[in-house]
Amino acid sequence: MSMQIGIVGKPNVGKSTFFNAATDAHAEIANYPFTTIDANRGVMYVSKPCPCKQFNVKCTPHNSNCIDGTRFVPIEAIDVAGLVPDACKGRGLGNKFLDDLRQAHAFIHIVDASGSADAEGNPCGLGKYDPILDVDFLEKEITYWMNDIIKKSWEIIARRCELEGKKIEAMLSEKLTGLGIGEQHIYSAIKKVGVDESNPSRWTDEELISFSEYIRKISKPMLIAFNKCDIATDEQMIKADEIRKKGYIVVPTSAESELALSNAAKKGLIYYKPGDSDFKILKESELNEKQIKALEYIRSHVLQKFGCTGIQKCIEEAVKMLDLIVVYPVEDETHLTDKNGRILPDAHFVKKGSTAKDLAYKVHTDLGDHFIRAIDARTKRIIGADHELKDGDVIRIVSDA
Ligand SMILES: Nc1nc2c(ncn2[C@@H]2O[C@H](COP(=O)(O)OP(=O)(O)OP(=O)(O)O)[C@@H](O)[C@H]2O)c(=O)[nH]1
Ligand SMILES: [Mg+2]
Repeated sequence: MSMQIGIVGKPNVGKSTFFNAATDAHAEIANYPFTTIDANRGVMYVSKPCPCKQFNVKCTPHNSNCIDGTRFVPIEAIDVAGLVPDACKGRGLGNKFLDDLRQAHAFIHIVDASGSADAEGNPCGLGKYDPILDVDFLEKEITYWMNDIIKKSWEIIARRCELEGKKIEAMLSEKLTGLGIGEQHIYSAIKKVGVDESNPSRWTDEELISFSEYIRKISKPMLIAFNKCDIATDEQMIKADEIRKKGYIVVPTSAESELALSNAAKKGLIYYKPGDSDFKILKESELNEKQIKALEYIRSHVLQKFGCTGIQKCIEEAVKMLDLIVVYPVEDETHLTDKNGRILPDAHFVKKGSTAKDLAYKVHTDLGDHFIRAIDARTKRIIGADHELKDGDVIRIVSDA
């Protein structure tokens, strides 16, 4: 299963624009709330130096792309409907659609820095809304969504804990595996909130909420895309610091600019790559005055001011926040191939600290179950199941599957 990142926020902030700019997809975009109803899924890419350069081979990537020695490793993006205050009580589209994000490993929260949409996402005029409010409300709605998931099985869990002496961590982690939560997380959440683990039925609603909030923070780390930075004033952009004080990574973004630049680049009108700090006009004669003005606006109000459009930066920061490294499993450590002869075919994200055996499981359950040993293709050394992988490792897994 690939890594997934959920794009969340209130309606009309630019989630689908960000999604389209980051993935090459064509989700509907419009200046009113609830344009998106069903989730959109697409693939974003993170760039890494490809081992093909160091090994001096020509790779034939399968699950990723390689351009001139830079590997573009896929990560899935999910764009969902907008959340409104009290979605947990059924307002707006409610929060049931968040179930699409159960598997997400992290969230990118799109916040309208220009403050031009109210709490429900209705256009309200530039600077009329305080974006800080968006951060607080979204935390709450996601916490309540998790709380609902936990509450669904709470009575049964409490009974089995109290009457059968079962461990709450074990039972809860079973219910929450879809959220990527392990027993250790649950145990530390219990300690943090200071509740009695042997008597769950005595937990108050408030304690259960605090518990859910802690679970949210560890299971879905979140960063803020401070969007529409192209129209936000300097005064509005300073609010990013206030959000940073809450412990968030905040990246100024202009999803609309990124979309315009990538579309122009695709048509060959300009030279521009995601993440670049500038672009070059290639076919000036094919651009009308309005288009040139729009491009110049992006250059002066986004690229020169913030260094980039922020979209690629968000993706890269999310990967950093998740502590991910990229490893390359192969079946033949001499030729660096898979069974079809493809060279350095796949690039996989794994958590830093993952072992050779974790990688085996990531490739295939059978490979993990029948793991014998692994071989580091660089050193040709045999490595054991518990050997910790490094970023960029090329690994052969030997199994009797
Ligand atoms: N100026 C500016 N406008 C933007 C930017 N990103 C998005 N928009 C505009 O904001 C409006 C809403 O964009 P969408 O991408 O549809 O927003 P959404 O969050 O997906 O909205 P819902 O699906 O309704 O929740 C559109 O008019 C976009 O063109 C940006 O970076 N700058
Ligand atoms: Mg949308």
